[in-house]
Amino acid sequence: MAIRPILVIPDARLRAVCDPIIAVDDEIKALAKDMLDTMYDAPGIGLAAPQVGVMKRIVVMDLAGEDEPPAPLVMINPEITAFGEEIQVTEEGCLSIPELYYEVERPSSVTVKYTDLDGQEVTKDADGRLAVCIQHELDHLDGVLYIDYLSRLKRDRVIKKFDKAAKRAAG
Ligand code: K2U
Ligand code: ZN
Repeated sequence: MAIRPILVIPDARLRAVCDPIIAVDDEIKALAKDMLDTMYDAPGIGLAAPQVGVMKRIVVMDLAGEDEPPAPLVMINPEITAFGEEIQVTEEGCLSIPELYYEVERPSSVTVKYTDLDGQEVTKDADGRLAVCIQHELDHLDGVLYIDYLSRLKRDRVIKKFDKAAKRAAG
């Protein structure tokens, strides 16, 4: 059980493009476990490796309800191979942009291809909240944050708020 610190904007690592994973080895399996521990502790329903400072293409999520058994998903080198035509508007938050929630428009369904922890290639169709979470987490692997889909005014206001907080913390 290892809970890792979650990076908060304006940390530059949250804007980097992450590297593909070459082998699903013990290091990656331990990282996935730490990411799930960190996500459950936050609590959140998804987490991407750059949010804990690891610039690798791996995300975790668990959308099981509170009264359901955990249903962890680990996606290594995930790619969205198809987007549905319909759009859904949902409220999003981000563990790296704490305590703010805004409505975001995204395709309501996706097809995602990834490698699982057993090294097997998986193709999965998703809709609803899972589709939102997949898009949100995969954006993190390319340095894209959900605030980038807001109006420039709203996004700049969020960035300014966290820049100010970071300057105050630096003293
Ligand atoms: O990547 C993250 O920061 C984790 C997010 C993922 C997420 C955000 C919005 C919608 C779906 C997934 C966290 O789980 S943030 C906490 C949260 C949980 C439920 C709904 C909204 C935000
Ligand atoms: Zn996020």
